[in-house]
Amino acid sequence: MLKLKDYHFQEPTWCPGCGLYSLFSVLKKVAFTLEIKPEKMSIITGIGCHGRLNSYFNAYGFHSLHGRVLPIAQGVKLSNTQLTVIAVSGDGDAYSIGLGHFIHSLRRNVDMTYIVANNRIYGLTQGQTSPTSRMNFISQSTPYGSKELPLEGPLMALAAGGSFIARGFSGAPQQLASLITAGLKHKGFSLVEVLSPCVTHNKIDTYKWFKSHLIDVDSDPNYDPTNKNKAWEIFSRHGDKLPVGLIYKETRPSFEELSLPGRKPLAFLDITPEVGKIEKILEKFE
Ligand SMILES: Cc1ncc(C[n+]2csc(CCOP(=O)(O)OP(=O)(O)O)c2C)c(N)n1
Ligand code: SF4
Repeated sequence: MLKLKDYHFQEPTWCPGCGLYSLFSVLKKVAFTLEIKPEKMSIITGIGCHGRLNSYFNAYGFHSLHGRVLPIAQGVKLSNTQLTVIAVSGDGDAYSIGLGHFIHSLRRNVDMTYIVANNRIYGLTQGQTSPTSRMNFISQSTPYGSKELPLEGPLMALAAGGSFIARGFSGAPQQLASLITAGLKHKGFSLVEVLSPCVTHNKIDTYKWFKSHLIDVDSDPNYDPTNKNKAWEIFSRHGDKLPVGLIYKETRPSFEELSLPGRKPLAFLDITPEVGKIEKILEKFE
């Protein structure tokens, strides 16, 4: 019988007050509630402050390369379809260097969950402007203010054929837990963006600012997350307000269902590595 503390591997060293603490605590609770065994879970992270999450969590994990979380996570899932695979990125990791992978993963629809901790800044590298930073945002990399429009991850996900698109806020852990739970239960690629303040480098997008700029679609009885038109509308209707909740969901076959029927994933094949052959190939590179 697993206990909540069984999911905790190490005490985090993020800055006190960082939004990532809430995400870490929510993820542990969700895994515990769904009774996912640590050895049946794989958490793949990118490079950034978010990237430390997998080393604090007791599960299989891979602290990967900047922007390359998704190819690795999809590879893990397709090699062992019995694993619960969760990828975690920052907004830089996901929407800057990793943007190509983001778009193609949405249309591919591998059954996994992608959490993007959006603090609207590059945290680890000490506070540069990111693709989600607002116009005129002043940082080391844009001392005269950013002159580029910010990207909206969930909106791009909608355009790219995402089958499950949600956004939570680290200041609302209960809602975040229910969104991640629903994402994990979804049969296909689920995106859960988390508005997650960086209290050290971003003094503009604070808990207070986010809290007063959220539009919670979950609490609107007229909002239908299966209606794509409504999802488009919610982004265009409210100026600088940010939709949170389950924004869009559709049912369609996952990539595995379409590409692996009747075939065993790699992890279940009886493969004996032919060491001699590999050594011969390696000789060519000596
Ligand atoms: C290929 C490559 N380019 C650039 C970097 C430098 N770098 C490390 S983390 C990072 C951005 C971090 O921002 P984000 O992904 O939003 O994560 P956060 O730290 O905010 O969690 C960058 C540019 C790198 N490690 N590798
Ligand atoms: S620098 Fe920002 S994102 Fe990184 S741990 Fe500190 S508060 Fe969190």
